[in-house]
Amino acid sequence: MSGAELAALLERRGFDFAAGVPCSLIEDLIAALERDPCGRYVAAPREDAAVGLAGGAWLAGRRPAVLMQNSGLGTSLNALASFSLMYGLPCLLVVTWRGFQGKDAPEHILTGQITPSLLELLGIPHRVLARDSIAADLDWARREMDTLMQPVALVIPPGVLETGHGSAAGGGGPGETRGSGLRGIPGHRMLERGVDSVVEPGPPPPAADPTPRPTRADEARDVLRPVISRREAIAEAVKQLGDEPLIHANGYICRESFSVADRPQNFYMIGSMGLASAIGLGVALARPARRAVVFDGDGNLLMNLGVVGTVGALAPKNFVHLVFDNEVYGSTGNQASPSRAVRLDRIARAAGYRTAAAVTAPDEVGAALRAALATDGPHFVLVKVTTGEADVPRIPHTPHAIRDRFRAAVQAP
Ligand SMILES: Cc1ncc(C[n+]2csc(CCOP(=O)(O)OP(=O)(O)O)c2C)c(N)n1
Repeated sequence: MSGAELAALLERRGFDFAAGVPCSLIEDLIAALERDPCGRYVAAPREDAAVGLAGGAWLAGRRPAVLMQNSGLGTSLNALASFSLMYGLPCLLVVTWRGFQGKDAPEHILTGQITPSLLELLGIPHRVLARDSIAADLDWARREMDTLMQPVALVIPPGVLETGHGSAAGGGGPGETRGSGLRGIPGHRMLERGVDSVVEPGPPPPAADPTPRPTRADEARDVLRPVISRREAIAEAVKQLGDEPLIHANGYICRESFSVADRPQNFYMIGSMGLASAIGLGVALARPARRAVVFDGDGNLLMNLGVVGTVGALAPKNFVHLVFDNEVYGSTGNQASPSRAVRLDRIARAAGYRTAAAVTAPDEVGAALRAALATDGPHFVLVKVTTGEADVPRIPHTPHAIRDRFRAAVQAP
């Protein structure tokens, strides 16, 4: 079967969202998905981010697939265990089998040996795809994931899918339009930037950097001094919300937000650290008519920083990203985070967010979120907050209860 035929089969079986990291064994499948005029394939920076994107998309009403090399199973282990499996989120995992039967490059041998065991350990039902049963295997996987409410895997050994016929959208082969597969994602700017984004070779760099170094006074002006706690900042932000889906990073961000206001539109990420931005992006892409808001932490953001690039590239107008930056891993005892030395808002701006504000005062938090909710994004708001956790309880809802009420609220008209 060709990659294009499998892409068409996936579409006929109702798979309307895909995210992944490429493997050459499925290059034609990805190329076909990238060409999809509805733009349903998202190039994720890591496989765990793809799992987060898919989970967000399912919560918002899509039927997702995640495409990965079996090496990506290792990368996504925690996301599968403490997100997809814990909340019970259906998803088709299309996992290529490098190192199959011990015949491959050295880096694939061990992972190839343990690929079925990894899936068994996780409790993920799987079938090894064979040429003559692809449609039946896909039907089985679809039924299983819906019945069991969890991820199900199809493992693809070499030689089952044809490769080498489809040019990937990003490959820029003759006659190919770069990024054409992303056309359908609302607000996608890659094409709008068009030829302007091509970097022309410039003159050679000067021998010595003539840029004046920042003085101490410049540096002092740059320092953002936090004046409010994370809980106070969360309370100011929540005042601006209506019925927007709100995806929280793990740790005390969840708990403090719960103590301010528990809403059915709140998704509390009580497991996977670093995944909130990917989940929120999945929700935003799946429901372009609704704004999706993420309450992130600096440690969480830095753990999966590549998602910032995905947001910049796709530029969803309805994505609003707040980061409560206390410059520490607060939930685990205030260990220093790199955000002490790195302005996260500047990273977001450089990545392509439409706006990136940095605020400290309570009224600034409210004003920044009000503006973000009233205009096209993607928006990034860095909220510098003091260290310290409020004395607040754990989230009392079960993961399934969080899932069900969030899903119902997000899909409500
Ligand atoms: C993969 C993984 N590593 C480590 C942890 C432990 N952990 C839970 S919350 C947290 C800190 C999160 O830091 P940040 O996003 O800055 O939020 P803060 O707690 O400071 O508000 C850590 C390290 C975890 N849950 N998962």
